[in-house]
Amino acid sequence: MSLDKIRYDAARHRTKRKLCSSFAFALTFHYLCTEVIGKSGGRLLFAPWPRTATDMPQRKIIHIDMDAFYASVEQRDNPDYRGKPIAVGHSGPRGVVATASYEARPYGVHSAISSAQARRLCPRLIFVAPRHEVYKAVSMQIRRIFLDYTDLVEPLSLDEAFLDVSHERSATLVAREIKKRIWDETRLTASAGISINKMLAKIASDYRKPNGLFTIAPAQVEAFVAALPVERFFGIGEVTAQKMHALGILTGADLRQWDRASLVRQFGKAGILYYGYARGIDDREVIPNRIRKSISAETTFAEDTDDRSRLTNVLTEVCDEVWSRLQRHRFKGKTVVLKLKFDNFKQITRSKTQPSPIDSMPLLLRLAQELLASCDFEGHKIRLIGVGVGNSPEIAPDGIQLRLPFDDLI
Ligand code: TTP
Ligand code: MG
Ligand code: MG
Repeated sequence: MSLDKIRYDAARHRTKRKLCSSFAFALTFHYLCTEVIGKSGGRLLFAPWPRTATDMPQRKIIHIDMDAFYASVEQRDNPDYRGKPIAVGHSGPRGVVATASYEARPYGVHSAISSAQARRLCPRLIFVAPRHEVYKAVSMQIRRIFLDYTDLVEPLSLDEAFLDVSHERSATLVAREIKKRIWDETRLTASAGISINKMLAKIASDYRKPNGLFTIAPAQVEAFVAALPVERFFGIGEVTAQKMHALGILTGADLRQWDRASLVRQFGKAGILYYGYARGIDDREVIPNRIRKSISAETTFAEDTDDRSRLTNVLTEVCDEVWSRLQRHRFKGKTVVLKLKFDNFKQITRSKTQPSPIDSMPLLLRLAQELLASCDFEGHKIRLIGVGVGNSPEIAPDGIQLRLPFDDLI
């Protein structure tokens, strides 16, 4: 056997041994960190090993929800309704209550009951027709306030949102400030819940309504959850709560008695979530519905150049790409931005805005060429060329007017 062959076999053996030991390590790690929670189609189902709320990397989540939203807007805008039981909704025979003012709630009037029933419950109830445009406008106002504190804003409906403010020192102080700004800017009250995850923050915002602020601090999570009736958990609906009641599960403490496999048997995959809830655990992230503000493309040259005809050729290719992206995303914008990076890494942007959206590739190219022609390279060569289109005149689907901070372009 040649020396080379021996060396080759030895190396293969070492690699094999390394692979085996890392496989064994991964397997051990997997078993240490996971738990078998059931069987599906003859295969074992694993789930992460049980933890407690205090083991986890902690987020700071705020949930904000406006109080009696539609009704409060109507009371704000019409002094005759203030201090009185009102219901927003049509009063006709097929009418439904969208919401009721806090003065109407002690009578049992609330969202989704028929207007006829609401009138029976509270004969002096005042019905007010909804004005959705006004509610949308207020919704935009509060969302802009939220965005001043974090980009991680996940609206759940017109009147509520989750905010991830993990970067802040005190989420409670931020929530207090947001409530004050909402009042100052809209003359409406909101309730805030603050905790380490979405589930708890949502429960907390409901805890001291109206005009409430409630924090469930990490050290309080276990006791809070233990005492909580299961129907108050965010994500446990009426039907599930009834099923839990039938099983003798009335509170978080009762739920905690159940192991994960049994919960999965009773409630399917949701059982894993409920297992976490009982321990104050909810891993869901705040997912912002980001608004597209611009579309762009860029190219870095293999070799820096100041050859204007070569630059024009590449500019055409970049515009082609931008145009096809604009069409793919059905995005329209009135502003073209040209970005140039020089051989000394200095970067400049130049923009042109049209009265109406750019609606053809030739127009896009002409505007980009004009911008390029207007740039003085000051003796430098170009390293990168980029083109972007922004400044959409459209209202985004969630009702927020698109804004175009220029830094966001390209
Ligand atoms: P909610 O936040 O559920 O209720 P609310 O703001 O009226 O009262 P609370 O103080 O308890 O938060 O809903 C927000 C708005 O959404 C509400 O004002 C009207 C509308 N809505 C409906 O139109 N139909 C419904 O079934 C519900 C629940 C709400
Ligand atoms: Mg509300
Ligand atoms: Mg709400």
